[in-house]
Amino acid sequence: MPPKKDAETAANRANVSAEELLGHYREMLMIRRFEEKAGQLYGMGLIGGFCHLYIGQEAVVVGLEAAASEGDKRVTSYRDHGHMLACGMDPKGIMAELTGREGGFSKGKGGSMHMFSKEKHFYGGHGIVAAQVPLGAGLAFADKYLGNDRVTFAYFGDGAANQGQVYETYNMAELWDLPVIFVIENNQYAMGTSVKRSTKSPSLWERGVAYGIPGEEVDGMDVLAVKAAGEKAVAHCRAGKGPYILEVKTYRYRGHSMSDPAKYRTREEVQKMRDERDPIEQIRNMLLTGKHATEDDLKAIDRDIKAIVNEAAEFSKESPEPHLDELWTDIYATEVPQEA
Ligand SMILES: Cc1ncc(C[n+]2csc(CCOP(=O)(O)OP(=O)(O)O)c2C)c(N)n1
Ligand SMILES: [Mg+2]
Repeated sequence: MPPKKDAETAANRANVSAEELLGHYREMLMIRRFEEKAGQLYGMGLIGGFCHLYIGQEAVVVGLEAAASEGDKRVTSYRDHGHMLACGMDPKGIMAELTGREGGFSKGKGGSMHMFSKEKHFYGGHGIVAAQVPLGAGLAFADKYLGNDRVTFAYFGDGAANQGQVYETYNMAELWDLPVIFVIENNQYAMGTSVKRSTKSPSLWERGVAYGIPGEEVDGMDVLAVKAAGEKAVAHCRAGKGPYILEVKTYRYRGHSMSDPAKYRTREEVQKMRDERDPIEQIRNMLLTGKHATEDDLKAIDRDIKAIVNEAAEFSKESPEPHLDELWTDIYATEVPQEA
């Protein structure tokens, strides 16, 4: 994956403040440390069921959240912890949901793939591949219907991009000019199947052209490039011009889920990506070479983040398991939501 350095990205880079770089660094590191801890808790048997880590893909969601505004919505797949952290959901509630405890975002009844936050406009966490794509268009439809200028980010993978419902959604979204950004997180693999084995089309975003939807490819290991592309997509949607597609080229370092034997790629491939393209290292180098921060400053940030993550892990162990009575709650809606 060659680094993309177009004029827009270069301009964005020249103007970027130390404060902004530090913010991206912190948020990406928070996701990485949280996921490392989740991996440990899984290994200790404290997390059951499925657990899909986001390590390596941090710049995608951090860059796009930097382009979003209050009230914008997001919906994604089962690889969802990073999206929740980046939109401001409490790490304690996320970790406690992973361990199936009462203090979790779904009271311990949803687990890794099924968490929601009305307050942060996070609509899940979906285990059925591509199911969140039409849901994302539905969220955008609601905003258009209500006449506000909110935008929805509907995230899905390269594997999901081969699902038929994605294209039915593209057609309706463009026909109705829905304010939805389709974010294809192309991490090059769908479980053990590489993109090269699943499709002959060289680009996934270009499939939108058939429906009249514009889009572009973005270097997903470069948080500033992602943010710049996100701002362009958001402006398009807010101007009432309909949907936009971002194919964000990224890479996951860990297995598909915690139970992946990882026989479909070499260790060298993963190591090369870590050594040459890591999104956190790139920002770290910019901070150090630009003299925006010292090694000690960055160590202090890491310590702070580790403390927050450890606190979340402690909470997720101490919070009790849900009471048996909870088996019968949260099944049917008791009230019909009136607002967006
Ligand atoms: C409809 C459906 N088919 C198959 C599966 C099994 N499955 C779970 S994840 C996955 C791969 C999806 O890959 P991708 O969309 O690239 O997302 P990534 O895991 O890389 O984030 C598959 C086939 C499923 N959950 N739902
Ligand atoms: Mg994938």
